Amino acid sequence: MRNIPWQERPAHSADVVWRYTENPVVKRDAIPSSNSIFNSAVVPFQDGFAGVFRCDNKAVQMNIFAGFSKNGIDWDINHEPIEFQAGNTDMIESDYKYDPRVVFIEDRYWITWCNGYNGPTIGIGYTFDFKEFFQCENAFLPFNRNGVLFPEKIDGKYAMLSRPSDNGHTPFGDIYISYSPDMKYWGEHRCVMKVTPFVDSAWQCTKIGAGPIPILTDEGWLTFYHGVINTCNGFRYSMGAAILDKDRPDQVLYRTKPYLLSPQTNYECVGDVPNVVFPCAALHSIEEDKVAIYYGAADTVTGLAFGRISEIVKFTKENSL
Ligand code: BMA
Repeated sequence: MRNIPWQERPAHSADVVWRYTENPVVKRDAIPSSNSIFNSAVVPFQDGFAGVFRCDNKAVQMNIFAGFSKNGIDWDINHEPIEFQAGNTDMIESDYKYDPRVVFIEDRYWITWCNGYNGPTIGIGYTFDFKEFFQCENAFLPFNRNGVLFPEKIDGKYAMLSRPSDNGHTPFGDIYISYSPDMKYWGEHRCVMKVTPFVDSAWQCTKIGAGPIPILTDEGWLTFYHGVINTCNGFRYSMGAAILDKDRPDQVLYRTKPYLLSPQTNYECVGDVPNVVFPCAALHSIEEDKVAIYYGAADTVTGLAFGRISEIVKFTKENSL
């Protein structure tokens, strides 16, 4: 079996999620054109891993790039952005692409991202080999961000979390779920999770958005998400976890009151946008009880953090809102 990246919890730490000591794993200048590489997604692929990386260039244009790795830590990222061909539609307009997620479902790798079409909405595409890419209809009307697919159909339909938003630095935001029979038409929209009252859990009181692809555990869908507080110096992004019902994922069973990861290190607090940890992907092994979480740090570089799935589930249940 392929080994996912891993480091044991440091001896002095009691944290349920801990950082990789060699962070960041992807530096801002990993390709010649890049200003920053962050909020990126990885999956197991062939005998190693593949990924879709958000690389903003030095004109600060946002686009997504394919990358490959044997060990999940050292990445070769293509120097040219992904070029999409027509998938289930000819309408593949895009002013920009950012914050990708990737998941294997049935026979192919599906990619969702924030797609610029008269403002941000959720773009969908697929690939079989990370060489040829096909773009589908946008899932939703503008404005929307943080579209995250479930890794399997639920009750015969594709399911996606998303976060309706505005055209700017949205000062609000709750997580919804939508279903599709065919990856083209989306409906049955339901509210999953709202922001919390400031006095209950302030780190997630302004807006929240789904992060990595949900992980199926015995307790339900383990779903990492980002939560935002608006401080006197602007937004601060942290990460929490929720457990959603296996068959009815609009039902939140547990949700962390404390954060699991917040901006604390130099590379999370200093960069183009200070004080951001923004998880977009997780590699996991249920058998080995491991998860490796990839997150954007300060909108500049990509970091890696680790945890034991059973401990995160236990923590989420015992520290639930
Ligand atoms: C959000 C998105 C993310 C970014 C975050 C913090 O609105 O633009 O890509 O990481 O803000 O700047």
